[in-house]
Order: sequence, then C-alpha cells, then structure tokens
Amino acid sequence: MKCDKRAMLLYAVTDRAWTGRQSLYEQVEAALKGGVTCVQLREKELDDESFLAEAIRIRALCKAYDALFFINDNVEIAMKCKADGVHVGQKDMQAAQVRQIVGGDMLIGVSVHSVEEALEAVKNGADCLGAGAVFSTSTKADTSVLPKEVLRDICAAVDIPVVAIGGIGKNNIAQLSGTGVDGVALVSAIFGAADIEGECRVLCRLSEEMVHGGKQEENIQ
Ligand code: 3NM
Repeated sequence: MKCDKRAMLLYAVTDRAWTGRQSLYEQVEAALKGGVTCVQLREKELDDESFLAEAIRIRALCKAYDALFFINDNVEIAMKCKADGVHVGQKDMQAAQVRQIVGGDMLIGVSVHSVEEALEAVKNGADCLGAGAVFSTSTKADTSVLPKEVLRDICAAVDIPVVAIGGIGKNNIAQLSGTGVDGVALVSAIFGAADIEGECRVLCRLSEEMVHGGKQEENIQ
C-alpha cells in the first residue's frame, strides 16, 4: 500500500485562525513534538507566494519529525514544495485529474461523505480518505454529520487508509472504536489547545487505543 496506515493515526489539519500567541510554524512544531503523524497545510486565505513560502518551511519541519505532509487543495504548491501528498475535497479538482498532473508518486487524499464517494475516489486513484464530519463542528461550515454506520461502511468498502474528521477531541475519540478508521484528523482540538504538545500526546494515545482496541497498550508511552 502506498499510504502507510500508521501515518494516519494523528493527523493535524492547520488553521491560521488559531495563531496569535504562537506562529503557525511554532504550533505545527509543538504538534509534531506531541506525536502528530501527519500534517495538512490548509490555507484558504493566503496568497500563493506566502502559501508556498510557508509550505516549504513546514515541509522541512515534517521531514525532520518523520511525519507525512499534505497540502490542501493546491496541486501546484504541493508539487513545488515537494509535499508527500495533496488533499482534495469533493468540490475541488477530481482525484483522477490531480493524478494526471502530479504523476504516480505523490499521495492523493480525498474527502468523502458516502460509500459512493469513497469508491469513486479509489477508482480515481486516491491513496487515503478523510471521512466526515463524524461529529458536529463549527470549523467547517459546509459539512453535515455522518452517521457512524456510514463511516463503518466506508471503511469496509475500501482497502486504503481512512481517517475520521470533524468535531473530534479527547472526549469523543473512543466513540469511533469499531468503525475501522485508521486515525483521526483534527483542527480545533489541536490548534485551539493552550498546550498543543501535551494535547497531542493525549490524543495520540487515545487514537492508538481507538484504532487498535487497546491491543498495543504495551507500545504506548
Ligand atoms: N473537513 P475540527 S470537517 C477540514 O467533514 C474539515 O470533510 C471536514 O475541524 C469534513 O477538528 C473539517 O475543528 C473541520 O472540527 C474539522
């Protein structure tokens, strides 16, 4: 498999709205120190020049911490900064079209909300899926809550890694047990935390317990 399921365990999706006390770079470094296994740089407002400059710095940071690095939605920037992958939503460029541009090596992540969308994404060459929103969230306006049965059906229907997203935090990760997801993707629970590194340590342990049902407890620090 091209995309390692282990890398989906704790997936941080950035949001500049939470910066201030710390820069985005400092926040991402704290998240990586806390055990984040994958980072997606999601910039909806930044101009391309600033986006690329930030992408190049965070690309290097993720490499230093051995974490996967995805760019949200912008194929050109993903290629220019040599990201591991590019993530697209249903309203963005289709995975098949992305694949034609990026070639065979770059990972493609796709947001899905149904089994049909998941199967279509796989057919179009997706390497991993983000399924959500699994809980209600105010971080993204145009999303609705996905029933757990649908999440389970999506995971059962595909053999590429699936990460759950939307409204996830320490208090509800365990509710995703048994769905078959390979990890959790979070925005506000990570970047809105006062102690990002400490929060990620806890989230990492909870995600591990959720994914592996406590079977690997001896591996958890
Ligand atoms: N995508 P938070 S929900 C970026 O449903 C994103 O596809 C979603 O933010 C989807 O962890 C979402 O703060 C936002 O709830 C997740």
